[in-house]
Amino acid sequence: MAVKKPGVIALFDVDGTLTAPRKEATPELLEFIRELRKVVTVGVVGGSDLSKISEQLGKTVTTDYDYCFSENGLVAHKDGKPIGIQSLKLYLGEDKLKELINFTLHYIADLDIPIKRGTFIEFRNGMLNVSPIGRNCSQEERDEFERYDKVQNIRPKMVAELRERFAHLNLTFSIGGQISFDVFPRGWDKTYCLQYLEDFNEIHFFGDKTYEGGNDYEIYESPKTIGHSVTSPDDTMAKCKALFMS
Ligand code: M1P
Repeated sequence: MAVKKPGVIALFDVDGTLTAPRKEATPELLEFIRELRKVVTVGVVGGSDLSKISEQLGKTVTTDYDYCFSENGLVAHKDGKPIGIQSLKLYLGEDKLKELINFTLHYIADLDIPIKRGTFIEFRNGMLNVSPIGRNCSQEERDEFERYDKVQNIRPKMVAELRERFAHLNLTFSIGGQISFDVFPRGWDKTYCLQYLEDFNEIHFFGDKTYEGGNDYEIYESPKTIGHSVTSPDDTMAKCKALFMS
């Protein structure tokens, strides 16, 4: 029987790393994680909230991985048990939060884009997720918005304006997915989860958006991790096999 390497953890981003963006993991990937977990501690860190990560990686995600960090680790589980939760509401206070939400909704109301749906702001524990088209668009509408945004820069322009307007709040605006961006206090990016991993002397992080401005950049560049840039779930599996299973 394989012996688990002590002090080593393989930590994975979700979208683009373990799954196609916002899609479910394949049976092959799930089996691969089960095998990997026999030789090394495994963790997952996603920008999405726990319900979305569960849709993608399975309802038992908090026990299928030794560590499960949703909302960048602002919500943290170890061995299926909650070990930490951060609150944007407590951090900002109701007045600043309301100012930010009101401005954002006004901005979206004035935005002329081909279609709009519902849920323009999703209020999470440690962050806001803002979507100009609205989160409950269909998959086809989501893909279409992503293409439109690449040409029209709807999200980058909106983020630039919010960044300037709310500079005093010390917030990060992070475009990690297809139709939205995340808003959270500076430092509450994916490096936030590393505080739970101080007992590990080798933290291997795998992510696809490791370039500057991508939502894996800070943790990939952190001196506390060994960063691996991947291009797809297949690439993640190949790189992991070479590192841990050969
Ligand atoms: O994991 C990356 C992002 O995934 C979703 O983005 P979108 O819906 O825009 O594709 C969101 O859950 C977002 O919070 C997250 O960062």
